[in-house]
Amino acid sequence: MRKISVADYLIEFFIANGVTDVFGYQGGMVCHIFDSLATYRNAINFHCCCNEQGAAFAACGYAQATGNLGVVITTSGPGFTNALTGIANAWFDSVPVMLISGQVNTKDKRRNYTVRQFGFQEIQAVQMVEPIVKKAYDVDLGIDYVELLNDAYRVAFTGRKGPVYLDFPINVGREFIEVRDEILPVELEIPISFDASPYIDQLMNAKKPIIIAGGGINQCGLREEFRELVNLLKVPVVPTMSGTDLVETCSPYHVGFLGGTARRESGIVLKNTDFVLSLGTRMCNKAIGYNHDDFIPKAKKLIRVDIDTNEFERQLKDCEEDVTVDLRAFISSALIHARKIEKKYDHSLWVDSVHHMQSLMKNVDMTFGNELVKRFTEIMPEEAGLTLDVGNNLIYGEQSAVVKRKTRIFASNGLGSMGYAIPSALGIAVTKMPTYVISGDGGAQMNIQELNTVAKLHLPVKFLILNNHALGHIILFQDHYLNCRRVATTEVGNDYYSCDFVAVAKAYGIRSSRIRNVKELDQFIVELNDDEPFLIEVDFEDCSMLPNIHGGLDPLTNGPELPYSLVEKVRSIMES
Ligand SMILES: Cc1ncc(C[n+]2csc(CCOP(=O)(O)OP(=O)(O)O)c2C)c(N)n1
Ligand SMILES: [Mg+2]
Repeated sequence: MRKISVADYLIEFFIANGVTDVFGYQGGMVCHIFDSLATYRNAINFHCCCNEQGAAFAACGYAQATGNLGVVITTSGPGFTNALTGIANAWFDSVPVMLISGQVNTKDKRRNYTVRQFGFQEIQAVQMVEPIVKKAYDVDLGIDYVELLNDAYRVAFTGRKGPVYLDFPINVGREFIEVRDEILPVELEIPISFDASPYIDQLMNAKKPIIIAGGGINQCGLREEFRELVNLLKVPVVPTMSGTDLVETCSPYHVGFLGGTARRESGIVLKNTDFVLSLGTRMCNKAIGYNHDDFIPKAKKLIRVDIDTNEFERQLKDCEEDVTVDLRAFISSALIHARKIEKKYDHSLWVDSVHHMQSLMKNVDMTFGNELVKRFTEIMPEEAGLTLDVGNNLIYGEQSAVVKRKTRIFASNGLGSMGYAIPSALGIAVTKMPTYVISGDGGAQMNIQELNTVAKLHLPVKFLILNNHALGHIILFQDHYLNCRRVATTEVGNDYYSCDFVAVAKAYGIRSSRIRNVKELDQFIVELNDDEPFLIEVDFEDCSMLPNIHGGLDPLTNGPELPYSLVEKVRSIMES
């Protein structure tokens, strides 16, 4: 045994649990923790972002890319409040992140008094964060700090993953405690085994089965296993937005993501399937539509598999059967069974119909944004992380990004927060994964300061900023509901301001160029693959997001009108 400070123990705890990088911002209330980070800098990297929101998103990106714990360290008061958006993002997208924010000395804490503040920069952090974390810890003096951290780690990773919060008074970090010579990693429970075979048999006995694949598969690190399962079952996969990278674009079972912002192909498949197995998705109304009668209208059965039983409070269909189980147990059992029954079923007619339909639809609804994303992602290497922001740029990305074998796509799916793409990329890039960013001009400006962090760390992140000089996605709402009146969305009324991203990048020391058409991307194949950061600003007239059909509506008869012959042909293929 030996005696070390709690601040030192905290860092040794991270190292023991495989955390290689932490993110944060200095402050009086956390300077002891930063001092400890410096002590251990040979074993763990720390990255000082330019704003705590950026640090929290970076921790999300790091945790999403590695499966490790994402760590954010901020000071009390404003440091804590700045980080909240990133924590909300981790909550909705089930990302294991630990936020540690400093707090005033335990003897200066407000505790049960009703005054606004006792100490300077004191804030009621625990109460504020509680609804968006799995557990918030009001850390006090004299407690068992080893058990505290072990418990926080277990909570972040057990069941449906998510963020935890530690309110960490300055004097706690200075406490000395006795710890083992070697800090052991936290042991996590192995899921109890489960028999998935009855569910797989039901799926395979259907004529037109599909799998709806959600982000849970990514969060459980089951990408490879899931692909193997799909290749054995040989049925089409319709992912949610959080699962768009699960199946390669070239796979015979690939169908684009579902929802109100999706392309039509997934909607056509949903209208015709007779059996759905959904894995690790909450299937929000944005994805499946607000009138659930319109969702999978011909399905005789919907099996929903989720670890979070609370999700089933929201019943979607009369034909639904809910299965509360850890996806790791479900998929490993499903794989064993699928290997046994591989030759027993044949859905090739159904798979061929989906293919035929996709080939007929492939050039429909392609905008400039779609073409641009397609080419950009073709240029990306086989293994790469792509972060998307929010707005039309997200939709072009989700609809048209080419998914290669090792492409990962990250977005702020549940929270939908602009400003996610740049800082989360920073958290991914520190893991050495080649990292690419697609953002709109509005979202890029929300955390533009993190370009500075990327430049200072020499991270080879490649940025594609879609500058339509507008909050393009909100224009769609104005067109639909507000008689096309532009308020605070375009530069014309002088109440929204884009900027010169090429100049901003240069100011931070990042190489940059401006292009105006898709072909020009090809001039930068070298810069898009080398080991320095690079930013491309695409200056273009705002273009639409197509087909923009509300979830659940018939994709063949809504949205921009399709040629009659095409509609008839697709119908006859899919209904046969
Ligand atoms: C933090 C935050 N503020 C506001 C919004 C609402 N919102 C959603 S999309 C959007 C416009 C995004 O504009 P831009 O980043 O330029 O992307 P574009 O739609 O033009 O591609 C806005 C304001 C949001 N999602 N997040
Ligand atoms: Mg824009």
